Amino acid sequence: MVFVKSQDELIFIKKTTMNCKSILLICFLGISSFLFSQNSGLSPQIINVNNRAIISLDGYWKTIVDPFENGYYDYRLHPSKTGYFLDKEYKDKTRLQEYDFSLEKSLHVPGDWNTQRPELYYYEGTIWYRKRFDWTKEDDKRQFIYFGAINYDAKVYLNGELIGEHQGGFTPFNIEVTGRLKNTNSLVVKVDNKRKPEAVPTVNADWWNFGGITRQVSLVSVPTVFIRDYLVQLDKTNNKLIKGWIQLDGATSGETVQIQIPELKISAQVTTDKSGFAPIEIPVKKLTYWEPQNPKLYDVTIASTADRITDQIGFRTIETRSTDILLNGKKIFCKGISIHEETAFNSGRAYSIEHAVTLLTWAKEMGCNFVRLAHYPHNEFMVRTAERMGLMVWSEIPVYWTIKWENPETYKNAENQLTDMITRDKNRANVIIWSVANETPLSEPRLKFLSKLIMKTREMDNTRLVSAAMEKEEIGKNVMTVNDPLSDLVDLISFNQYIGWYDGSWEKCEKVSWIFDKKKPVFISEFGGGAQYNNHGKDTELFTEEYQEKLYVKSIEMLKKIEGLSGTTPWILKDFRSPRRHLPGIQDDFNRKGLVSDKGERKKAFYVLQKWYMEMQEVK
Ligand code: GCB
Repeated sequence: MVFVKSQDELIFIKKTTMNCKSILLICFLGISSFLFSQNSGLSPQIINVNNRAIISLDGYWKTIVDPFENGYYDYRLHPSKTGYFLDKEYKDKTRLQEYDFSLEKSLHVPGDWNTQRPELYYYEGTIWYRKRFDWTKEDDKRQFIYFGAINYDAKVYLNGELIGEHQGGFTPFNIEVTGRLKNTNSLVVKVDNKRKPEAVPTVNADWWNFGGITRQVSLVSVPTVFIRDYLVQLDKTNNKLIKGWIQLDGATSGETVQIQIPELKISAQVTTDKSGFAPIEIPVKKLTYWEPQNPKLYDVTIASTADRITDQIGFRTIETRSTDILLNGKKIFCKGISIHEETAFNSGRAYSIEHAVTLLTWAKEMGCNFVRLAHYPHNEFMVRTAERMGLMVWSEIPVYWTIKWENPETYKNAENQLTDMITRDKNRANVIIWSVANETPLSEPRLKFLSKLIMKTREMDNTRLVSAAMEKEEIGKNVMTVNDPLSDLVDLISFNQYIGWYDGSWEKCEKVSWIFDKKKPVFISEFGGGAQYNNHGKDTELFTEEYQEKLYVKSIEMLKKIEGLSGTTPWILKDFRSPRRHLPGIQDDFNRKGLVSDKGERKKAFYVLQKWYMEMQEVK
């Protein structure tokens, strides 16, 4: 399948004499580009990919930087040019050809391009990636190419054919390639990270728009009928019942599936319906529940006739009662910190277990039992590593600031990102909050959009809490509340507040009081202010460590007085790259609100938060 997209192509078409052949060709191309509009050619997401038979396609990929989108040229319209997706080598010197991957530079996958090559630091546009790989035919197997994430718009070509498209920079997708693989293959991906007003996120955000194939790429091999997806979690109201379902792919009639948890001596059996689906309900007697102090995970094995997969799964309940958050029926305080998915030391996109361990170890050392993974779904290693380390998670989609609330395609895109996030992480015991938006200005269309997302979240997962980072409002002099109709629909009164930074100086914290008319847990999803590491001065001078330290002291004093305060995730663990932060010598393209610098040095405020969290009694 081939595309016509660039403006050039369209002009070319208009100029071409319209003979019958070209009319037919244009119709064909028009239909094919219509068929391949948004997220097409994809198969439903396969979960737990890293516990399956995979061939890694990570490593160095050849790349062509293509700001003018030249690589789209269709050889049938331009016999003298070929699209880059055809991956032709420049061998025949009698024929005009203006590209050759083999002669180009490489980029590492996974990874962002911005921090790999200085000339790509600010680049927003298209880069074509090419990987060649060998493959040996296997009988009775299906193959999928799995992408952990590509930011933002991806078009995937295998051996010259367009096989799938995906939009959204932070969620996985896979494409079935059964019957399409050869002994030697060319995989070409057009990656475009241009910001667009109708996208999610939209054109304006406070983080770096890292482009590239930012997460793992794997060739997944599975039996013809395989276990594609499953939910194995505790029932919402009964902590002695494992409830969920199993979804086979490729099944034509009912199949028997075993679920085994050897440590609990559980061996249950279910039979799937014609669509390969089977609900599961397994009573359990004695369970060690997952909790931060003891993040217990059990090996769970699911086996169908031809397939078998193991996962490490924890069991817990999470609910709210009045202003409390209850984990396994016990009141908890979420001692959290917000984190961007940026590596600890060179501030590129984080993607590996090692990256996750470094960031999350800092959070643990600060006394945290909770992390807000802002502002988009982080890579799966981050969530799984947090689970093993006993860190609860707030996970969110990039519905951030302004969004085209009235555009149905934008809604569809946000909902896709939400469902892909829930699909991937619904078996993680540590994920206790799904959040649908961050700081979105009030309006009717916004309320409609977000209500639908909240409904969708609850429909997919009724066991976790649903949230959104809202904003505070001053309703009298120094009297604050949250006056957002969304707070009726979510489980927490969660909001970002910057008293002492965007709103007055830290002295204001002493004067402010908070009132909330709803009996729901209050959660401060952001607070803080900037400091450059080792910039010392008076505690009234912005960007000094002393100011930030004082701001944390005063903010904590203020927050402690809030009735029903159940958690905080100050902004933010580490200084992170942002193209909005220009102050030379201080910011230099970094948001400096980190408690740790971009080089890993701890600022004074780190210890203020640490002291509060360490002192806080776990309420039993
Ligand atoms: C916010 C945003 C966050 C920004 C932060 C800031 O409210 O949610 O993405 O980075 O403020 O530093 O201004």
